[in-house]
Amino acid sequence: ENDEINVCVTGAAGQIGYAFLPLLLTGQCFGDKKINLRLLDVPQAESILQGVELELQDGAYPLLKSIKTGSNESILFQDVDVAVFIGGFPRKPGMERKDLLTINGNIFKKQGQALDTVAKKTCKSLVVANPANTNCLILAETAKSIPKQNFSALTRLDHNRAISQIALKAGCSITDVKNVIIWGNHSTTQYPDVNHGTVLGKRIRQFINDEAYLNNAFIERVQKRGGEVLAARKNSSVMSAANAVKDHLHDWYFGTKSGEFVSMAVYSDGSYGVPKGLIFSYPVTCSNFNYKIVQGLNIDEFSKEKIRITTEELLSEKADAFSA
Ligand code: NAX
Repeated sequence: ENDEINVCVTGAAGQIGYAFLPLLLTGQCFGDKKINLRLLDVPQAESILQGVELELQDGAYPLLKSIKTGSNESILFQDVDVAVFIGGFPRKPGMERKDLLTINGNIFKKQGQALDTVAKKTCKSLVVANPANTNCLILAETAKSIPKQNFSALTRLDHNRAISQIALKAGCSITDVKNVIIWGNHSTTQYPDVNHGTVLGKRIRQFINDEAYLNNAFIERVQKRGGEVLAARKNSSVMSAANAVKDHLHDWYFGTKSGEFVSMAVYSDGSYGVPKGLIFSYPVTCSNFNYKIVQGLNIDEFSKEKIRITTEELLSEKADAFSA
């Protein structure tokens, strides 16, 4: 039915899932659509999922039409319109990056096969679980019957962090800052780019007038913000990650504001010299649950080099993931 939407959240027994579900169920992603919610996690998390379901009942959310929980993708992805992939295998101390890529690669192959078989062909996917870009690539390459345009990975948290740092530095409000960009991987090689953004309608570089800050401390702070939160909170970014998932879905579905763009990691089409077939964070405009990569931005030498570095990392992740 048109006033309903089937949404599956994976890793729903975890921290980000717990923080995200109330945002979803209060209409902050898809407005007043009634939600048929499916919660997926591993079999060992079954009792936790049941506890989450009890709390969702106690939330008495008017938008929550139905709930299914479990660990079987083929059941829970049936006819989904939107799948949010938060579940994954975390990096353990001493683990090689390649092992992490392989373990998560296998998870995303299995989930991609199920999505391919039972989800709606119009299903939209957002991958949050790390390594998010490469997990998303594996998902998109496996679920071949669903258009590549329907897959994305989350770099909105990085984007929001960049906006917020500029607003703090400029001493203005969040809504005064527009059109920052996160290029590339959701990792420490990402490139937070202020060259096309404005503060109160003025170029960010002019307004802030501090090249050393913008070319060094600002970039590093955004790249390493996850670590800063982890050190202070003794736990990873959860509230802000859930909020970014909400922003990503809301803007993709409802559209970006006129003259504004946001960052989403999407299937590269060769734009800005990035090889085709990577999930790469780009500036995008959205409308009606579709996105377009912003074209024609002038990229200076400094930015080209930063974009090259994050591209190299994604190519090497892809090589590792697909060599398994
Ligand atoms: P948690 O460990 O709290 O939750 C993860 C959940 O996924 C667990 O309940 C686990 O049982 C489940 N899971 C594992 N394998 C699964 C599978 N095959 N199918 C279904 N569920 C499965 O982690 P949380 O803090 O919620 O973080 C979730 C993911 O988000 C992590 O991979 C994390 O690295 C990633 N992040 C990504 C961010 C981004 O901007 N893209 C930022 C935040 C976060 O770091």
